[in-house]
Amino acid sequence: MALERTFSIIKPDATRRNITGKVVSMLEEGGLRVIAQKRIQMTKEQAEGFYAVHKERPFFGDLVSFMTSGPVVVQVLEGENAIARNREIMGATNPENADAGTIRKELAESIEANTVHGSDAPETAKDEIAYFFSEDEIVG
Ligand code: RTP
Ligand code: MG
Repeated sequence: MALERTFSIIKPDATRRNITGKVVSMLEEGGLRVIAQKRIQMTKEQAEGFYAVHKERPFFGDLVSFMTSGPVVVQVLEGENAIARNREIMGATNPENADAGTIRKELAESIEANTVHGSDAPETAKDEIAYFFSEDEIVG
């Protein structure tokens, strides 16, 4: 099985609570390796572009406000089946529906402030990585 890359965001609810290290530990314990990472303050334009697929959804405005409400940590993760593996480690979007031991079950505050983002498919992973990182910032 070849190594795969996925894109991850540790969201503002986690930076606010100073628990980004706890999130990284759960990702690492789940078998993923952080091969690029930086802390940024997303602009409104960046968040709108990143979530453009959701722009017709009723929660779009709130989501953009939340994602720009404080710093985030953007990451590239590497591992076997990294895209699916990361989504298993994250758990369901709504923490109420997430399995025990997942990041969202253990740490998320709500369906919106749900601590992490992870790419959902190879094409989106590629696009999302390129949205935030240049190839020379990624050290696999
Ligand atoms: P993500 O994209 O962040 O990894 O999460 P996901 O695939 O599990 O969820 P998605 O459907 O792509 O939604 C993106 C993010 O929007 C927020 N959301 N709010 N208020 C709501 O009903 C609602 N639904 C989704 C969450 O922050 C979700 O992660
Ligand atoms: Mg999604």
